[in-house]
Amino acid sequence: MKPFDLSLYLVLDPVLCAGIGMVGTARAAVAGGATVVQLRDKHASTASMIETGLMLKQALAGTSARLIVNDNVEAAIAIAADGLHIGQDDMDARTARRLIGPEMILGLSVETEALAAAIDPALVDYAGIGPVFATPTKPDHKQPIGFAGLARMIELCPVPSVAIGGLKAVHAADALLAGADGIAVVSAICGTQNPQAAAAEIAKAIREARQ
Ligand code: TZP
Ligand code: MG
Repeated sequence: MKPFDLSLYLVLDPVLCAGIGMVGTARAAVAGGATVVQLRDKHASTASMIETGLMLKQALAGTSARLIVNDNVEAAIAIAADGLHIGQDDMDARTARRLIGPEMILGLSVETEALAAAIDPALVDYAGIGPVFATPTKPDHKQPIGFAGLARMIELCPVPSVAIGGLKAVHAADALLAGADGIAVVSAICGTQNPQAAAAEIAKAIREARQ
């Protein structure tokens, strides 16, 4: 599997990105320091996921940012994305790993200590842990865990992790202190006036927290 840097993980949202689009947002965010871009569009057809994914791949070519596809294994494979991200309501990690092969990155969302502890590091490369805070971006999110809950889950989690849910630049230090390898954001970048500046502000907070 390719090495990857979870520091600043952008999850795209087609509605929030409507202004400059998901591709424009991703390009700007990576210029600002995003290290991972996840294509997440719950309502898109596979054909449309593939179309957008191929444009994203082109936009990220020549950067070190990784492209991850949410949920849609067929699209992830067709795009030859760097990875696939699945949630607890999607196919199980073993099936996903079997379909994508050994090389592609596989991420899994976990919302409880039991789920974090149950991750098989032979199948899963990183975990998305949260939501740290309640967030309108994902109306059906599970119970927020806070930074104390995040720290407990990371303690039990056998793979690298990103924290997610209501996170802004100001939360970077607390997320890293809890043990996260990076932070995942949607609204802190998507739909902001200047996604490049927004990403740069978060990337700077992460660098400062690591010093
Ligand atoms: N999974 C858990 S919370 C969330 C996802 C996709 C949304 C996070 O969005 P935001 O805008 O960064 O709070
Ligand atoms: Mg899912």
